[in-house]
Amino acid sequence: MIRDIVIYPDKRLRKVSKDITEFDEKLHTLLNDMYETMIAKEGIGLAAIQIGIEKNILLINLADEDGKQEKEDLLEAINPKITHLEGNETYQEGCLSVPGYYEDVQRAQNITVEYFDRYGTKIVRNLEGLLAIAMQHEIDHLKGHLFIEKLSYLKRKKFEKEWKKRLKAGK
Ligand code: QAP
Ligand code: CO
Repeated sequence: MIRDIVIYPDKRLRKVSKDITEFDEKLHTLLNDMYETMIAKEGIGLAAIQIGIEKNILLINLADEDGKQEKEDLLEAINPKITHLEGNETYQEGCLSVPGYYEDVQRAQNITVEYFDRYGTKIVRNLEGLLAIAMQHEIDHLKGHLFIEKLSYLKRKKFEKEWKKRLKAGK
């Protein structure tokens, strides 16, 4: 089932999500709904709070070398934790909860992340490139943070002004 995306400045996006304790059918249905929603909205990453569910779950599905977004490349992470951050990288980010807005954001270049898959198996991975960026972006959602909070003061002011204008115009 495709769910509605929670759009900025909805307060739910500031909630701190909670850990999953049961790796059951209900979790699998939620993961499937998240995937369906992410694909329908043309996203490459989605956190559960973006469909209003305060749970520590995220999805990342990047395009492969051929530019194709294949389901076999889908990364499902439950209760993810970053245990190591290294280096610095800038990437122009966007977010399904802030549609139509893209801006450069600085993050770590390489990270180590620990999480569980849908069956409760623990995974430890070193990530780099866009996967490392996406993981940091999505884990920020689980902590109640958005990429726009990482903008400079002036860029944030400009964003807020444009966003208010857009909301007034009803877009
Ligand atoms: C997070 O972002 C991310 O504005 C995922 O109109 C960001 O899927 C990962 C999207 C940067 C890696 C690098 C945004 C779709 C999707 C929009 C997304 C829009 C339609 C964003
Ligand atoms: Co996002």
